[in-house]
Amino acid sequence: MTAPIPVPALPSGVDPAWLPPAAFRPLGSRRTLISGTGPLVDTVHGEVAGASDRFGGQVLRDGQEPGASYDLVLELGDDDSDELGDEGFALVRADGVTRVTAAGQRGLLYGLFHVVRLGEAAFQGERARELHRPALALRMLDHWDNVAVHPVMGQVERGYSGGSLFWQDGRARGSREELERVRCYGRLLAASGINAIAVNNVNVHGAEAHLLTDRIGEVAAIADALRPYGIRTHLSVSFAAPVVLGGLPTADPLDEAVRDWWAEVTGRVYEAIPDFGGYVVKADSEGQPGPFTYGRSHAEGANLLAAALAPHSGTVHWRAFVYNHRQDWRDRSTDRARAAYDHFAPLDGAFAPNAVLQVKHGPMDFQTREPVSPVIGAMPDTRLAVEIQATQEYTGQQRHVCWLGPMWSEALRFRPEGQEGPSVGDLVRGGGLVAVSSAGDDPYWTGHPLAQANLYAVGRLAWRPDADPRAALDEWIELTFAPEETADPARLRSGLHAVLDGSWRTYEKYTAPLGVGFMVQPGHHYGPSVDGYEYSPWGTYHFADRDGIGVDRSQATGTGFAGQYAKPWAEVYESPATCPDELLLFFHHVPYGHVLRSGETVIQHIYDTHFDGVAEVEEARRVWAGLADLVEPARHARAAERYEEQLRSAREWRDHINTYFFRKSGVPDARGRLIH
Ligand code: GCV
Repeated sequence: MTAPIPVPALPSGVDPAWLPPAAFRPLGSRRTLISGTGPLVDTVHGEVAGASDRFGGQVLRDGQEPGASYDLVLELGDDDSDELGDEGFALVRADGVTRVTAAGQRGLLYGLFHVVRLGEAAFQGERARELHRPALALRMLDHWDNVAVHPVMGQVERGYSGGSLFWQDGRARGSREELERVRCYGRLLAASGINAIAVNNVNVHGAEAHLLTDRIGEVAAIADALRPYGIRTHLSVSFAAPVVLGGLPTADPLDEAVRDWWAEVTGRVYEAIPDFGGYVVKADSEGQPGPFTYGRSHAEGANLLAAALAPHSGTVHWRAFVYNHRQDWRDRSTDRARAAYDHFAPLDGAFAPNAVLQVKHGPMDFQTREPVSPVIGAMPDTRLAVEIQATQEYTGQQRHVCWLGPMWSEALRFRPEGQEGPSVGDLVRGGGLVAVSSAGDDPYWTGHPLAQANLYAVGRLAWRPDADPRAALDEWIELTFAPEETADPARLRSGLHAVLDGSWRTYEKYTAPLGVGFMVQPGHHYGPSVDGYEYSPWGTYHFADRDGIGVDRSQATGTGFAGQYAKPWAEVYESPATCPDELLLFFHHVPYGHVLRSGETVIQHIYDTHFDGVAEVEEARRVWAGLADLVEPARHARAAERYEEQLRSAREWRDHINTYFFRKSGVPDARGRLIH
């Protein structure tokens, strides 16, 4: 019998997040048979053995006690491999036995975590055979972690959860405790369905470039820690690596020596990490090198790396976040929102089979409200992945509660060709879902303890993009807070829903209105500054003047961006009369007196939402305070402290935005409230 892999122990003081020991009680108190062999089966065994030790159950491996009876059977079999794939599992309950069958080891691991999610319900009544398979094969987190502390961006670019889990002050974290923590992170993620991680920032600076070659051993150590939980490791690389690391005079993707260099280097990566996932590349974007330098297209660039990875079954994730960040605000014809489509749609069909084009879900940059990127509906012959941002760069930086499940779900369910056509979730089946991670070495993993819900939802929505995000939130609440073990489960559940359910809309209310975006302080992007980016070269404009506000992106009179959509959306977005209110200022420049579909004028909407948003934060803070007796004290205190900052900041947003638009427009608040 193989010795069980011990369930990793968390460093003291670290919050277990959504897999606290209590979540394993129903499983751990029963008799379980584990059948099959392999490293991930050992992981499953370790999980069940740990739970059984704690809760008095028993776990046996195949052949240990022939003829014995069990409450739970977790078995690896190859009979159903076509139906189950490597990651699927079947669940059935009959004659008092709950049975999980998987064809691949990952499937067995996901089956185990499914039983944990079900809790007691997994062991009650009968259950007809259910088939569970992930809709998306690639469910990935990108870490924007730097190896060396960057003078401006720090250890983690856009990181709000302390330092990096992987790197510290120029070196890989390598102590036993640090690697255990990486393994715990892999465990958490596997329990939500994640199966891949890119371990370094897409902005590849000097030290980070070397991870590809002489520092690949450090990446291999991280991969070793993540592998027991079925997570493959990926690396962000610099397109200029042949020059920077290889001493070649060029990185031209059509140059033979460059191709040979990548092939050789990639071979060595696979010697170090046999199950390496592949490369992530940000090219010709925000100062990163790329194929444009050599007059080559992005397909030629991506295919260079795809060719190097192909013999090893690796994948290149090529980001579509390419735009001109040297704009002049007076030039109204250049529109950053258009850029990804303009660059990439003409390349549809030109990418290699193992190249995935990774597209941000919106055309700009993870704003609180954006339409879905038109690129996703425009490239049927390209493997696409959609990129979302769990780290809350523009949504409160994990100091504000902002549950993003509904935002991501709206994007994933959006149908670029209208109701009859496929959804975004359908269109990214070939490439997957990628989220910029929000986790760091903070004791709560995500800074704000309630921000964990977003990280959990990434995996669950990647597993089923059409799932109701509320179901993911329910699961996270059950797994994290174990309400049944508290004095008042109903109050705890309803309180958590009260503070989380509508928090994205609340955040939207007190920040930038009606899809306009980017009214943040430049650089760090926290807090309001209406004109912070208005005259900057980054292409992030609202064009507010004394008469009106918004960006005309219509085909008739504007930048033409609305025409990048297929019908019906091109028509819906083209006219202010049909454009949804929440996106009005993204698509149109309108007078302050323009009457929204809601019946309110734009200016009054701005005032009302900003007052309402602050009132909603005040109420959420009150509700959270009322849960003090039901939530572990340190966790409660951490969130309570963050609510103070959220409220301060929301008031600042309200006053800044309302004052700006009152002074700009000269229109008083119809309700006579105090505006400075
Ligand atoms: C990693 C935005 C962020 C950058 C980030 C970039 C990207 O511009 O502010 O920090 O860089 O997106 O997605 O590459």
